[in-house]
Amino acid sequence: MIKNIQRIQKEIEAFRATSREEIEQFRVNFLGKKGSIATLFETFKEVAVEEKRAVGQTLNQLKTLAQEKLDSMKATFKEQDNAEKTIDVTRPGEPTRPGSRHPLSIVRNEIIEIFARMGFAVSEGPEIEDDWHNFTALNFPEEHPARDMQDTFFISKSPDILLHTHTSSVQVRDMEDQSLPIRLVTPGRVFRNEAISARAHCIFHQIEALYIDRGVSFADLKQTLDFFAREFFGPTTKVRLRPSFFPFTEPSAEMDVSCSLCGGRGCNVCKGTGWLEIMGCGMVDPNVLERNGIDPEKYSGFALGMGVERVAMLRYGVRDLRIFFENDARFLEQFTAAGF
Ligand code: 2U9
Repeated sequence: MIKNIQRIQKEIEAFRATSREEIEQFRVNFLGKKGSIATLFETFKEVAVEEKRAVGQTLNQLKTLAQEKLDSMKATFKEQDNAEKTIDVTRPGEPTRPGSRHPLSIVRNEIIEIFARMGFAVSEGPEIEDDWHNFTALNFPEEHPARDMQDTFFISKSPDILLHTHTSSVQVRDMEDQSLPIRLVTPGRVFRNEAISARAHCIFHQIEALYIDRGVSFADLKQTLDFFAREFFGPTTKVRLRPSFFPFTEPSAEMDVSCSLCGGRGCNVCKGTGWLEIMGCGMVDPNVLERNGIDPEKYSGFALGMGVERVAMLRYGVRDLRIFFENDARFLEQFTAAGF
C-alpha cells in the first residue's frame, strides 16, 4: 500500500500539463471518483488496524498534494489567459475619424449667417403647438385644407394640439413677446402628414425670416432676396419672382434663382428651364399683423420661408432627400464646412 502511495506521489510530482485538457485528465486520473487516490481509499479498508494510522496519514497527504497541484496548474493557466487579454500599450492606436457636420446643418448655419449679416436675430420655439399659433393667428381660414388631419399631425383634438407645420408659429410667439421692430430668422423642424418620397418627407427643416417695422416695403424684400441669393449661390446669380398665394402674406411670391449647376442654360436639375424654385415670400398680411396686436396702419413687414432639404439638394446635387435622414457615414463624411 505504502509503495503504491509513493509511486503515485512521484507520478503527481512529475506531472506537467501543457493544456487545459491535460489538467482535466490529471483531475480525473488522480482525484476523480474512480481515480487512483479513490482506489487507494477503497483498499485502505483492508489495511491492518495497527498500520491504519500511519497509512491513513500518508494517504491524506497524497490527496492534499494532488489537490494543491491541480489548483496551482489551474492558476497558472488563468494567469496566462489574462496575460493574453491585457492590452499592449506600446501598439500604435486605432485612428478615430473626426466627425463632420451634417449637410443640413451646414446649409442651415450658412443661411442663418447670411441673414445675421443683415441684422436678423435667431429665434427658436416649440414644435408642439396649438391651433392659434400654427393656423388662426396666421390668417388660415377655418376650412383651410392644411388644417386637415391628412396634412397635419394632431396630438389631440378639442383643444387642437399639433406638431407645427411651419416655423411661422414660432414667429407668432415672437410677435407676442417682443417689442417692435422685429427682425428674426427661425430655423426649425416641421411636420406634415405627407407620403415620403424622393422630394418630400413628413419631417423636414425650414428657415423663415420675418421683418416688421414702420415703412417696410416690397422693395426691402426684393433687396433682401437679392442679397441672400448672391451670397448663397454666388455673385452672378439672377433672381426672379412669380406671383403666388399664402394665407399669411399679401401680395405673395415665389422666388427662383438661375440654376447654379448649369448657369441658367438648362440641365436635368432645373428641368431645362434654367431656373430653380428656392423660397416663398411676401408682405405680411395686414390681418396677421392685426391678429397679433400690431397696427397695420403704422407697421408693415415682409416674410419669407424656405425648405433646408430643398436648398441642400440643390447645393450638393442630391436627387433623393431621404439620404439626409439615413445617417449613412459614407454619405455624411463627404461634407465639410469651412468655419461652420
Ligand atoms: C409670419 C407671417 C408670415 C413665412 C413664409 C413662405 C412664404 C413659404 C414655404 C417654403 C417651402 C414653406 O418649407 S416650405 O414648404 N414657405 O413659401 N413662408 S412667407 O411667412 C410668415 C411667417 C411668419 C408671422
